[in-house]
Amino acid sequence: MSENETAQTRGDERHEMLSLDTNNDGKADVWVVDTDGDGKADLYQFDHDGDGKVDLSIVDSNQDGTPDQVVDGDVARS
Ligand SMILES: [Ca+2]
Ligand SMILES: [Ca+2]
Ligand SMILES: [Ca+2]
Repeated sequence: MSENETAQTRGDERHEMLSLDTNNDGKADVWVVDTDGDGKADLYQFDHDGDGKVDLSIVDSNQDGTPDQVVDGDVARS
């Protein structure tokens, strides 16, 4: 696992499979996303400070349930 500025997601789509409001402020702060439309999650995103913007992204590029890349902020779209 390495920490980079950008991460390569499997696709450039955004199918939100799940979004959670873990601190009950009415705004989602955890997202589970499928970026290539195969129905399996490959991107996990977290908003730590509750401003609605992603602070940490975890890419599971082979969809085995373990993180492959961790990046600060939202993933850069290629
Ligand atoms: Ca929240
Ligand atoms: Ca997928
Ligand atoms: Ca944030």
